[in-house]
Amino acid sequence: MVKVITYGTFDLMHYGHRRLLERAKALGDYLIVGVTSDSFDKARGKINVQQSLLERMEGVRATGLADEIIIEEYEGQKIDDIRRYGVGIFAIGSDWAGKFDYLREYCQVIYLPRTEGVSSSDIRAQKRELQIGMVGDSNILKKFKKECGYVNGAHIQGICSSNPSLRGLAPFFTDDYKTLLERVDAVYLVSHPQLHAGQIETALRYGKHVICESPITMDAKQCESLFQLAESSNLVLMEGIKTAYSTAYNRLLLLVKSGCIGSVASVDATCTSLMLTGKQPREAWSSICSWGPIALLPIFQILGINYRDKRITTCYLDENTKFDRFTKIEFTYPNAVASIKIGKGIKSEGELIISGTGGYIYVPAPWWKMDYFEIRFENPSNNKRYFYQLDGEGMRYEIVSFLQAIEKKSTGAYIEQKISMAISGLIGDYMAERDLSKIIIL
Ligand code: C2G
Repeated sequence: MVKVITYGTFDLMHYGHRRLLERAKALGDYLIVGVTSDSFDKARGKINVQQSLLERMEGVRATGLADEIIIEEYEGQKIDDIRRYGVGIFAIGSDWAGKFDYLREYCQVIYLPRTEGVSSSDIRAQKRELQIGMVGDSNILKKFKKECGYVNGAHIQGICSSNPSLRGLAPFFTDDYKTLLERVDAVYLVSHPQLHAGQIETALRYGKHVICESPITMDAKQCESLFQLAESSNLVLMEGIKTAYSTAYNRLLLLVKSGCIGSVASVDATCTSLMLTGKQPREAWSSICSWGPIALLPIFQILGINYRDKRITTCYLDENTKFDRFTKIEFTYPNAVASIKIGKGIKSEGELIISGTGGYIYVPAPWWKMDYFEIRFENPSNNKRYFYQLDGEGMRYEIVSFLQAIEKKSTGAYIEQKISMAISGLIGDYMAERDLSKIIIL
């Protein structure tokens, strides 16, 4: 019996896939189809896949051509599979011509001509593109535009900004927010945090989806009512903290929740950066607004939002500007403690440490761009290291999640609404100088 094996993502199963499977099957007596896992696809840069692994496997099963379906999870697995299943022929589309010649050492390799005129990317693109408008003056907009280029179905249609240097980024440029709203399906907000609440509400009332750089607002109640407005209008309102979308960060959360370091006793996060030379210190981009939400995220996601008390120590740049150059917040929970150290204009080691009763997790600087972490134990020989691919610092995955949330009409956010509310509430407390001890640096 000749066993044939082939591999693929098989997203949105189409005629080209079916023809490939038919011809592969005809080469032998038994066809094994390897369907790529979601994380393997992500690691090889395929981030636009629309269907889940289960849906894609079901698509393959429904063709009735596969005698066996397996999951492809890692680089190099093909060699293992060929040996394990006693495969005689490896078949794949001609778009891979030459790429799998190394398998000739183990079996026959056949490249089958690709069917022209049909592809999953075309099918995805046939769905109407989401026209996105960007709002704000920051250079982050350039990054967002670049990352949208990697995401099928995301198109930057316009910009609302007072920064003329951003003019070339999109076909349409305006300094009037409502004019922008009329031309787009969704907005990405990187404006001054104090403008967020008004801009979000207007966008939702115009029937537009919103992705907003953190903090969503500076008040928990206001944040809650914006989420309610989004929900009742069938629109997506999503907080944009790109770290939340990194694979490594998500795996870390799951490991912590599954008890790999015992009970968590402390979460300590540090995020700092120097100020760009020539930039005027503006409150909006001080430590608490730029770094606060990111540093708070692992604390709230691991220990929850019901801390017993908090103590904020902050250093202003000078007496006139309420620009916090450095802030430290300590939290007490019933069974744990936590702290953040954030700085804008000072530099420190940007690490994240999660301490538990059985061991601890260490994420080296800059932890918010996490692609690697380590679980460490009393006996170092038990330590484990975890590596994951991170594209576009997480922003690319954030855009994919935003589009999926819109498509699936779900909140889709990796950041729960109650956490967004807690972040908004804490920044509100800071601004209102609650629980705050100040140190002025002259
Ligand atoms: N295919 C084809 N004609 C098309 C589209 C796809 O013959 N119009 C073939 C591809 O060449 C591939 C298979 O269908 O052999 C599955 O295609 P994809 O789902 O795009 O998967 P791909 O990324 O090619 O995965 O490591 C190799 C991968 O697992 C192959």
